[in-house]
Amino acid sequence: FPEETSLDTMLKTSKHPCYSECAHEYARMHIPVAPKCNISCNYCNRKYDCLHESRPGVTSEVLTPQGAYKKYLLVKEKLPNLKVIGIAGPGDALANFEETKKAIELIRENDPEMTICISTNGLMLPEYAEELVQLGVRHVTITINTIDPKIGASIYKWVYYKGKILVGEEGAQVLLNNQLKGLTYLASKGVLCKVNIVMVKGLNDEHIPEVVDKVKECGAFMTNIMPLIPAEGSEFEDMPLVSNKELNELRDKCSLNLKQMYHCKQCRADAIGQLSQDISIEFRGSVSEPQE
Ligand code: CLF
Repeated sequence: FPEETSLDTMLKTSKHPCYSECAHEYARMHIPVAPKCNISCNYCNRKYDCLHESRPGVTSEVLTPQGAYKKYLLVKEKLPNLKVIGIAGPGDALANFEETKKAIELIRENDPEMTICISTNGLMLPEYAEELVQLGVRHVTITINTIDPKIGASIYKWVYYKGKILVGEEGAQVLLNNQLKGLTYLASKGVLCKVNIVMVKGLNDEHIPEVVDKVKECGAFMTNIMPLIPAEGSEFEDMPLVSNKELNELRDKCSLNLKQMYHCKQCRADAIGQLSQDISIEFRGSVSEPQE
């Protein structure tokens, strides 16, 4: 850790494998309780029942909070190194806030020490950030791909906010305002905020250093620049791939400004285990849910 890292930050990161590479021996479990999404990103194609694909938004099952809790108990028994429960979709954690909240409460009751980690596009943060803090969430990831609504209009097809579908720059601006407002609030409450940025060649790649600058100003702890995975069936299916060299050069450049993540695995919404080893397949279908 650098000298200026506070004791509080060290405690919050020392057992979280995403926030600290040194914590690689610890496991995380994603509970897929959040199927709905409130924005449409052009790079996304959320497939359920996908056993072999590994990328964000993919899961083999969606669970109720009660089902997720049962699965958590099974996983906890098998993985004594389980330290983090993440809610990362397959849609948006906060677009399914009731389910997210219930799942957190159930896990918290069982183990008040378990780290709860949320990943969101940030649209609903102004509504729910305060409650997240009250629920004891101290790690939040917000995906902020751009701070320019013009670029945002090319990345987001629509944004569904307060009963309206917003498109183009209007939608991107609302999303951006809410992301930055939420980030600033959470950081001011001591929540460690990681900002994920999807690098899309020819769209936001040259603009990413500005994004890093802005989110640092708002209190982000680190950024995680990830390469676009051109998902089959998505609008960006034919977009060019980013090479590892290009990705790491950009990360290196941005690391002069803010801590960067270099070890992201772009995990599934139902990933389980150490980051290096997703063993979610061993637990698929392990809990039965009541039929509707
Ligand atoms: Fe999950 Fe994300 Fe929390 Fe980690 S993943 S919600 S911060 S516990 Fe980690 Fe996976 Fe990369 Fe995410 S390696 S995709 S950064």
